[in-house]
Amino acid sequence: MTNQLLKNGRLVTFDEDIAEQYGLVEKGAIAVSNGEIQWVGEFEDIPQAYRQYEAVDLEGRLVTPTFIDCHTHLVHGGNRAREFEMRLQGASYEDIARAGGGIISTVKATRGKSVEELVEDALPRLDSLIAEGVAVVEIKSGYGLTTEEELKMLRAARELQQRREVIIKTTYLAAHAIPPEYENKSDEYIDQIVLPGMEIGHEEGLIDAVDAFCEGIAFSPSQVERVFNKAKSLDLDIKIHAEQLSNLKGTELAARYGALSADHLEYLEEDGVAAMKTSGTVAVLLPGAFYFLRENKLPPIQSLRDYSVPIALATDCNPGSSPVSSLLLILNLACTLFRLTPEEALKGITLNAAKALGIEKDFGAIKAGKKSSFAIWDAEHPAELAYRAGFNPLHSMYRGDEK
Ligand code: DI6
Ligand code: FE
Repeated sequence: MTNQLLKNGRLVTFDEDIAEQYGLVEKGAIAVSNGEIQWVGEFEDIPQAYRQYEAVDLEGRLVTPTFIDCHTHLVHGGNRAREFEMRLQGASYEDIARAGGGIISTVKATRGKSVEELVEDALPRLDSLIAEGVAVVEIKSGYGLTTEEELKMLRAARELQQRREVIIKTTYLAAHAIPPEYENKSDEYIDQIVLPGMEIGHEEGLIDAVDAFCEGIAFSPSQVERVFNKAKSLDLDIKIHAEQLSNLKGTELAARYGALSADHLEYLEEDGVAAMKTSGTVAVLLPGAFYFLRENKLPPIQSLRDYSVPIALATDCNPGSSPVSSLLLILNLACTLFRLTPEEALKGITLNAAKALGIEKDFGAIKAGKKSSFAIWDAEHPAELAYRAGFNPLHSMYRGDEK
């Protein structure tokens, strides 16, 4: 791709220097050169230098940054539809986990598959995301729970980037659950599997960030701290699953380690929000899990707003708590269940999702200097994207962002 001038679009820029809601530019134009945005503005203000660029007519359509799904467990074997039935008959998510179902049942299904089979299983979910304008997907390990099985998952995640026009960010989540062979020996699991696996995965270039599930049914804050110390020593980015089912103060711990994001956060309290503000940690909210588990404890949205903590949203696509592979549905759920505004929701899967992955230099907004990566919609107003459920108005994507 060389030099192009995209014109006649309504641009949702999320450029923080533009005062309009959504950073909206009506009758907008974007000058693009070699995958990078050169200039963005009103059509009539186009500088002379860009007027001879090859014209692309957007025909009045809405243009947003491509979407980013910043928290998924997209690579996994099997499904848990039977547990869904059990929960509908009264069993809780935690009951099922303690009875050896839950995450561990997906571990069994994942261990039985080759990299190629995991890739084949994940592709339809990935395609469903891409069909709604997604260009970047974060994928966690965490259903292998041996050194080799965790690395297998990460290899499958990396392979997905070869199969589709998408950027994959990998996260090492060996501290997701305690495997049956380490029952009542979770410290040994960390020493013998989680920490050595991180080192090997890092050496092989398989890990972009490290995550841990800090929860009563998973790992304690002091265990998570050991995982983070290792991550820091390898200079890897840090994320956490925290305050999903109870408040163990995992978020404050992660903030002390300068985490990129803390995710879930239903049970987060104000001291945790203040810690996130200090460390610049993004709050990743996962309304799909909240909905699917029929939770009723809302994350502290107003407190996050009051402290100006950036709010991102993601599918959490996983077979147990959020079998969701639609970011458009997540927009709708975030507005209906969490009462985010459509603007906050859309920013949550673009600019703030980019921040949650540490890629905001290149992605998340339509602004000079960033990659030219746009979703073009058959819609007039950006609120339409959050307002409908089960409807995909994507017209096309414009991708100049090379891997
Ligand atoms: N929290 C979640 O919601 C997912 N993982 C996590 O730590 C659930 C994963 C699963 O149930 O398979
Ligand atoms: Fe998750």
